[in-house]
Amino acid sequence: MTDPATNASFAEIAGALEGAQSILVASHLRPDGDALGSTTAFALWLRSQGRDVTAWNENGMPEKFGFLPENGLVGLPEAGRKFDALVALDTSVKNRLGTVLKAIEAPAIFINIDHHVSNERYGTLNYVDPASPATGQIVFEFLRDRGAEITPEIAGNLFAAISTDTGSFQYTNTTARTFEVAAELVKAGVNVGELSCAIYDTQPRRRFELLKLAVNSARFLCGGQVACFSLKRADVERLGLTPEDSEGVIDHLRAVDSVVAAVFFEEMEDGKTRVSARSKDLRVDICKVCQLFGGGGHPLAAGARMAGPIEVAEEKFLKAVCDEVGKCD
Ligand SMILES: [Mn+2]
Repeated sequence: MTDPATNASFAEIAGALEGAQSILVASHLRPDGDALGSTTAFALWLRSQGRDVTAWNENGMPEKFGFLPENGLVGLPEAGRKFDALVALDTSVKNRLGTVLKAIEAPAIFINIDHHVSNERYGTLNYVDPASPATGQIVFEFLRDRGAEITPEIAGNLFAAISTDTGSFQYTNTTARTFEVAAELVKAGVNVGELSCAIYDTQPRRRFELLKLAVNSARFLCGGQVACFSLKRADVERLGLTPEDSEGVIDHLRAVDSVVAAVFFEEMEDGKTRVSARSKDLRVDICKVCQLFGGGGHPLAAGARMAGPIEVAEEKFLKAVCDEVGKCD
């Protein structure tokens, strides 16, 4: 076991996986495009290496990601299975693997590949690169390093992972390298127009209804620098929303010129409040604010889960955000 504070090399990770026959690949609950794209791409590569691969997510493969090539690979956790190795992707805290972790005994080889700055380095081998805009980009570098063939299916998954985590190549974390990687993926067979249409222009009508609600009930604080929107349980039920429907709604608040930080509160079934927060100014570290409430993420995109009722959570969190924004004035 290497020092958890140091990144293992790609060769060490590949070496450890060579000694494992049955391998489980997993990512965080309420998965996004990066989590599922990275999981599927990594599982496809392991399968091409002749491994017995299983890919799980607590939420399986949500309907909205049905466009990912080979998406049938990702299933729901099953109890009673045993694996020689577990590869966790895009997951900053071990517990975010959710029921995946509960279904199995911790395997001897636990590989943690991620780009969250708040990653807790819980693996026996860790590779955490906060400078990378997506775990999908790290997986690409890994595959390149191993001389792997980037099949059109792997390329499609990695392109979707990178595109979604960079806000379609717009966020600050997008670098020259990101475009180089994207170019490689296009050369490997990605149809950019088709894939982007599937990601961004194929939303269910109920998501539009959610947007209408958000636009009508958004609030602005701190002289318009902070915007927030709260989603109540009653509206989730009335609109028939699924957990992934609310992804990205916050970007519409963030897009207002005066807004520096945007916050989305969602009342959960268990009475807790899910907080999703964005900043568009590196001086406002939204991850720091989320960490005050036991959450984490990236400096410009982070989240937390707070005790309810939602009104109390809102007040506490918004006060902390306004304090953080106020420091930059
Ligand atoms: Mn990610």
